[in-house]
Amino acid sequence: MSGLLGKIDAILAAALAAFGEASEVKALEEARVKYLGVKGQLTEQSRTVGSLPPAERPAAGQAVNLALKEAKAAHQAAAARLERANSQKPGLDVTLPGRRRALGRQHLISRTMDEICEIFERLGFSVVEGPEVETDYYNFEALNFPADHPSRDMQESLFVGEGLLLRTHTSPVQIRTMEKRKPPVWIVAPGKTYRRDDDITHSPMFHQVEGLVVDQGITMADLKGVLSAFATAFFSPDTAIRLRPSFFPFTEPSAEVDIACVLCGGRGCRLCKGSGWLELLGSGMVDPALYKYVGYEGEGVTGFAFGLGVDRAAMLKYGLSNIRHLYEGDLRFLEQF
Ligand code: 2NM
Repeated sequence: MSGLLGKIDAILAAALAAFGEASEVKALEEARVKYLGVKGQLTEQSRTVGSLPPAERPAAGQAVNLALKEAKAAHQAAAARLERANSQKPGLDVTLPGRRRALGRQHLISRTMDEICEIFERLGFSVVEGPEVETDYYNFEALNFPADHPSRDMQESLFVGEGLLLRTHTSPVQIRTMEKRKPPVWIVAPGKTYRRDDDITHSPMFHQVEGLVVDQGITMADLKGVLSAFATAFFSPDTAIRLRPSFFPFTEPSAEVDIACVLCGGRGCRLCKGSGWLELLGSGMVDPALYKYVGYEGEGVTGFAFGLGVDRAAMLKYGLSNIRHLYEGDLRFLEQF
């Protein structure tokens, strides 16, 4: 009997030590199986109680039960200790490099607009800006648009109030500047413009850079020289241009300016529909009718003006097939530029 009690004590001591030392869940589980499992050492001892003489059974049974209870409590305490250790976050490592915040970048359109303005600044132009909500007077009337011109119709322009609309071009900025300054005027007006248009080459909000020169003795040769210098600086040094007769309310004569196709160089391909040329911008000699609106009558000046679609210019330069890519905010597209 005393032999059995001694054995129980020894096994209990070994079990408590094993549970206390276990530093991993796996080691603790192995110790549990060894002492408290179905064939564990303490479990075995409880079975031997039945084979003792009846008089000895109560004391032996009590001793085994106490030992089992103590061992189970020690196992639970060890399990809780490992659980706490495993759930704790690793400490702050001040030697790790900092987390870098992703930097944004200039949008392709802003960059293209800056690039266009810089080219004209090198040619002697200065940059002017103006409001995006305009009056009928600055957007149409002072630009010689007749009252029944289609763009004065609700179908084509975005009206926002009585006599107010989102500017359909940046030309109003040129009128506002001429009202304030006497010739010589060499200006470009970059900015957002708005029209009721929406397809793969048109967005209701788009961007323009318009230019205006009013000075002594300006001729169409100046127009062609300036726009040719622009085309070679913006596209490539060998980019040819051609002028085609056209019509705009504010210029007379007017001309479309084409560049040799950026894809085939003029031989003819799918992009230029076999013609070898791509339409780039509109231009012309300032109609003297405009001068009476801005007090330039009697100044003895002539001038030329042009309007360039920045979105279109960017599409041609970077080979974009769909204007929507520019306005969907998809970084996989935007980060390529
Ligand atoms: C174009 C085509 C031709 C233009 C005219 C003026 C202003 F205000 F000076 F009269 N600014 N821009 C102009 C001329 C714009 O865009 C296709």
